[in-house]
Amino acid sequence: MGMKDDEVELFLRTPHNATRLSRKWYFLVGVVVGLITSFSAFAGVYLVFFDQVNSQFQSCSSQDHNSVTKTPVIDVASSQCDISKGSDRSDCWPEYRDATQSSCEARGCCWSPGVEQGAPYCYYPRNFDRSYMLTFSQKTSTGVIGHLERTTKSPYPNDSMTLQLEISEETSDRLHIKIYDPSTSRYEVPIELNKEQSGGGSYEEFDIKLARNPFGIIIRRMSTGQILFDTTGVSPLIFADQYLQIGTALTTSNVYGFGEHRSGFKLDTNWKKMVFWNRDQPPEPNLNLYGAHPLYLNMDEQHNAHGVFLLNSNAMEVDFQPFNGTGAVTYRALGGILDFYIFLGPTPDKVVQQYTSLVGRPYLPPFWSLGFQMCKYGYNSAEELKKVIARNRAAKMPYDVQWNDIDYMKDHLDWTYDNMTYPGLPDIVADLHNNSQRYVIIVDPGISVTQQPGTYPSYDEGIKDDIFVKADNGSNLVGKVWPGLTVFPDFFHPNSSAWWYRQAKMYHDQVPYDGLWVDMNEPSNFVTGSITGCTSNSLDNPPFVPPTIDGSSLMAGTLCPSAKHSLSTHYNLHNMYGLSEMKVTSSVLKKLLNKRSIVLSRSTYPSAGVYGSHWLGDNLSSWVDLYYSIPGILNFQMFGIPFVGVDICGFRGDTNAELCTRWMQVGAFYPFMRNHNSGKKDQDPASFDANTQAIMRSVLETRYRLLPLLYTLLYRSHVDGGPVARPLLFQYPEAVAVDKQFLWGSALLISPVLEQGAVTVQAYIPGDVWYDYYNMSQVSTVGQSVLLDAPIDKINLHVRGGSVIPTKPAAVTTDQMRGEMFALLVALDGNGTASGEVFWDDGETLDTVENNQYSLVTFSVQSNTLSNRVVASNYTHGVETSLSGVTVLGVPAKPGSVTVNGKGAAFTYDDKSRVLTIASLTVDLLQPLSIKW
Ligand code: MIG
Repeated sequence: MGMKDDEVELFLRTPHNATRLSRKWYFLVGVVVGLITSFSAFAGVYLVFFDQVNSQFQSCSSQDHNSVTKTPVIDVASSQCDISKGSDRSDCWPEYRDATQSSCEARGCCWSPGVEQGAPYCYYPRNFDRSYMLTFSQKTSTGVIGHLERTTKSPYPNDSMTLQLEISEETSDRLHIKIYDPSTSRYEVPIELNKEQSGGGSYEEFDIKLARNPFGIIIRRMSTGQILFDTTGVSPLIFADQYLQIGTALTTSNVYGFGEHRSGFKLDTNWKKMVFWNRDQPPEPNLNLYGAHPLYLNMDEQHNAHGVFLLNSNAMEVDFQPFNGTGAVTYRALGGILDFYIFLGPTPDKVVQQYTSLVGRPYLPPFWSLGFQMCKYGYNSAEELKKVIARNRAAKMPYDVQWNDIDYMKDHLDWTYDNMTYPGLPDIVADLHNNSQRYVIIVDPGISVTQQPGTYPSYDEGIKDDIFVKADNGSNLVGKVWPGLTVFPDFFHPNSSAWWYRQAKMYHDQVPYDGLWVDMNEPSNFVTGSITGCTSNSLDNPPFVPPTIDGSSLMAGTLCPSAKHSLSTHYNLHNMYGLSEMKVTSSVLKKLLNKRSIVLSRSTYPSAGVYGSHWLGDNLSSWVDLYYSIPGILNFQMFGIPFVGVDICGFRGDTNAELCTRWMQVGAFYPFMRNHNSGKKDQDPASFDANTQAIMRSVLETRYRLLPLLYTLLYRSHVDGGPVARPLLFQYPEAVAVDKQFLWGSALLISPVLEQGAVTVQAYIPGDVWYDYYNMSQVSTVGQSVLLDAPIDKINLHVRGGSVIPTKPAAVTTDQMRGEMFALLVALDGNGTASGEVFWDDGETLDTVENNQYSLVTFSVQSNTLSNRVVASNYTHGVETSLSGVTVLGVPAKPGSVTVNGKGAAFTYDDKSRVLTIASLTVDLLQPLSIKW
């Protein structure tokens, strides 16, 4: 790596930051700065050609370009193959077929079996000369364009011999790298991107070097010199019709993201492949699962983070190798273009904010959906459903939402219910509503084709509107799902939305549900491709297929890749099918309900968080599944879908009281909290013994008390795009691999028990001020792993000194809670200061943030005084927006007096825990507040 003999060096900076340039680079700029004439409104771009051979700099105006002499192709010299460390060998034979020496060498690659485990036998030589060279480059107002050419064919059919390169600094914190074939029009991902918006408001300087032959890109963070993206030493660029390859070195092996997969939070970069091809597959490590999120976050040694997003929806694999001690990743995509976005951080939160600024900020869920939700696949009858609802109400469980799975349907038909097994379902829903509870139903994409004509509008109208996915031969593709033979709506079709709305409305008129659960939308199909199979064309049989769970099949368990949507082929759009259904369903619900609602989707793709939520699918009632829920939830925070959960107590198999208790404790801190089950044994809280019920009730009450904090975090995520549940890494960069604990925002540390029989937990308590949530006293040992007591009735919670947490008293529904006053939990840091905020609105009106129909109050504590700042006060509601009391943790000595807005107030002080309590207040939070002690 480092500078090659001929490189083009580009230097970009934002005008805001000229003074922060390092001296060395400032000098370089100085050489040319006088010659630069064209500034865009946004960024200054400096183009410097650097040629080590001539050892001199030349500068040129924006109209100039350089032409480069082509380097002749040379044979692979054995010295080029002398890559002694297996870890540095990039795989030249990613197909799951055995390479031979001769087939390998025919690719221009090196053959050397028997190196370190995992390392490829067939690998690229240094300076692989059968890739592209940069033959032209020219600066633009925000970056550079270039031409790439290759003279030898790649091993894959239909390669592009000429490519266009475009690099631009789109915002002060985001770089866009686009490589495409200018001679043909190829599929590009059809999602709306917010190109104008910048993310976290940071201005990071970076420079770009382009290597000419072989072509490569090196991007460096100026402030630290850290190279963030470097394609020069890893797998060479290949751009064929169905095989696009590019690799980059990583800054360290502290890499996160790349969903949807089951793994620890910190990814394993030691010869691991991850496949992106949405699949109905219960979560297991190393398998492609329900969604595709080609985003990673990389933390470097100096604790700066950046993110890399490949906007590509085709089947894809990423291939990690332990390269050069830090790791590298090679992308192999089966179509589309190479469309990278690099988010410059430098904090992990900013990376996430920058990512969601591009793909879309998460939606703000209705307040009720923060409550506890229950579901089972197999209540099987109205009687059973009523029984479960009744017993949990009787047990006084905080419980907001009841769900129904496909067993409510008549013959598994969408938008029907079974009058025999679920007679009187509308009455059950009315009863839920009368008790301030909500009702959510499942709908699947598969629409039955076998109903009597004239009896099933969902099919008849869909045929009339012609909105179903077509097979390659132009007829509607028929597969098989729960209702038997089905067709699949093309949610990309412009008329699908009106059709889906009519179905949703027709059913809502009978059964007024409050939200929709869209399952099976990978889409899942019980036959391979279609009931008549697939074609023999190259979409159904690509020259390269990554190792999917089906042994490199794209059609297994889904539609034929050759199937046609109105926008493009299923081959291109497959990974976006779930997203397309979410988008249509969320707009249908807005129109139908005229309120915020929930769309819970199993399959997701970038931008899904704009439209709805996700749960992690068909987990198992097991302890290891309980553990994996945490990294899973943290991953989706990065993917811009913060309102996420898993099936609490486990979906498949039977749970037990201990596991379910521990799971309810962790689940109380999933942003989206739903207990869902397919096991024989019931697992709703009231199905357990009284003692277990009491523990579950208590942790539910803890969650409900803290819902104002969760809601405020979801509001923050909606406006700033960051995570809600946060990995410790995001706050304490040394915590590179902690994934058995997590944070809510920066205020609350959650350290659950994840092991059977354990009554203690080994928890990392970062070096900071922490208070035990229960006894409220300060933790004495920090900055290390600590053994904490964790009897079965306790999940360890710690409040970070410096936080102000808004709470309300728990109740059995969020509607009831809403009417109570706020209280504040103040945790002082070492300087006696703290800050926090609370967001509040009516909980369900559409677009309250956008339409300024909310209140937002920030709090700060300094010099023994808590004061507020009313940022917005457009939601005023007497009691609801008043304050009943304050609890202050870490007050060193008993105060002589306490005043609230100048008037003396009663208080208590506990010498032992050093807690000051000011209760029985009724103070308007939307007026200036000053509490002194
Ligand atoms: O083929 O609707 O992940 O939550 O209970 C299984 C029945 C279909 C899979 C979902 C699961 C749901 C189940 N569904």
